[in-house]
Amino acid sequence: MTRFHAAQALLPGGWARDVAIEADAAGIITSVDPGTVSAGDAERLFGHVVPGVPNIHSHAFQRAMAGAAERRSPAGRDSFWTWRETMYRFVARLTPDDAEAVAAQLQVECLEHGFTQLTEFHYLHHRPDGTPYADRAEMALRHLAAAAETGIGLTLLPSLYRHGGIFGADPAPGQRPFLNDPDGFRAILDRCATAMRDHPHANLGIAPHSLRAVTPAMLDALSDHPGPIHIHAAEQVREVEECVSATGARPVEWLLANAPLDARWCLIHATHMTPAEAAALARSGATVGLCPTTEASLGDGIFDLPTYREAGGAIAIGTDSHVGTAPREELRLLETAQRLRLHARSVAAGDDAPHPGRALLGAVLAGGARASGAPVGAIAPGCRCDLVELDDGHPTLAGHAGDALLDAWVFSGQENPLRTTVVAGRALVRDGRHAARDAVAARYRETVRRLLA
Ligand code: NGQ
Ligand code: ZN
Repeated sequence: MTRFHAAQALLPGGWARDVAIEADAAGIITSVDPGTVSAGDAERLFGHVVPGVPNIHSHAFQRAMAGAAERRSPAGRDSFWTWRETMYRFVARLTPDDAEAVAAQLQVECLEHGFTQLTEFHYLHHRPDGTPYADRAEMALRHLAAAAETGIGLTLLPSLYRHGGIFGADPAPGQRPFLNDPDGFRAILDRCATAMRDHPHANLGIAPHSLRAVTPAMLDALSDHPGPIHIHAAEQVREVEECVSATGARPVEWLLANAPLDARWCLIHATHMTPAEAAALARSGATVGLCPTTEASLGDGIFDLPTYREAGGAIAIGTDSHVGTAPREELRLLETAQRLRLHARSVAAGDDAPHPGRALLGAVLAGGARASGAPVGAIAPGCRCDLVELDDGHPTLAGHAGDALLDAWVFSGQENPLRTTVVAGRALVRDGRHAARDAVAARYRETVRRLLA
């Protein structure tokens, strides 16, 4: 039994004072009692407490590339596609030990910024020349090992990647480490499912990489999976054009017509949708996984948030290539990009939710829980005890309370006004520092120096 006492906590019904939160030995919340005046022997959280945020899209290894793929390429027309070539060259150097060291660093950063669940969209399966490791799931298991070290909740999504372009084009040499046929992929899944038994805060889903990497038949064969099922879709204009010329339909339109989209599914990016696609996707029950800092970094385009939200669509956030690793940064850019596009303010807010920070946080907690398929995203009985205590005394937050404090967290300052992060009842971050920060960073520094040399 673990007990916390929060002076102010964001519960499903709104802010509450003097909240006693109890969790069982498995880290699941058993009771939440507002108005408990005496803290007793509970650990006291004096700052505003919000649920841990799910990060629903990660390619962990790309953390080591952040900042290292900005140089103008010789071709002089840098784009998503030239970045991808740089990424292919980078993965050709990465060993399993390197992948684990980078994943651990990423996870520590996520925890220190308030993410408590990470969905790892994992496609870097094999050696650079494409030969599998002795254990075909070696690379996937390194994410579990990193999560065991850092304590973050992990949703592991082994990715099926078979082709190099829409519906069956041959893969490029740089894609060899990603490739599996359906049998090889199944072997990785089975191995991960077995390994999961030793990881109480991990769950397993699948990720057909994109319509550029699988055929309709492969997608069909995966579609009876209980979920989560994540797929990249409609991120780049060129990808939309190629899909239209191959199939007559845009990527999201094609998925709506040909895949049984429902709450198990999360479409990553979905940047380029028509209003009709956005409305139909919202109705399907699928989540859109938005990765604002990466979408900006890669020049993807701006998601039309109001159209999709007004249709009732669910959203979640991810940090994808990890040029940012903080929920506040993703939410801030999500909203401010809309402001730039629409020449308006408080775009994500509504009549019943006048604070955009609160509206966005609420949306991505609910959508993130759904997209990660884990009992997270709320401080409520039955949910995992994932708590983030903000540092109310930090200059960024001083003078604010309740929803206005969330606005201040999301929309102001550069520092990280976070004090404590709890996952499954365990405080992993205290005074803003993860217990393993120094050891993980030392290993990461050694790794990244070698990789970038
Ligand atoms: C990825 N990243 O799988 O890492 C992709 C690039 C692709 C983003 N889409 C590769 N942000 O989509 O082909
Ligand atoms: Zn991605």
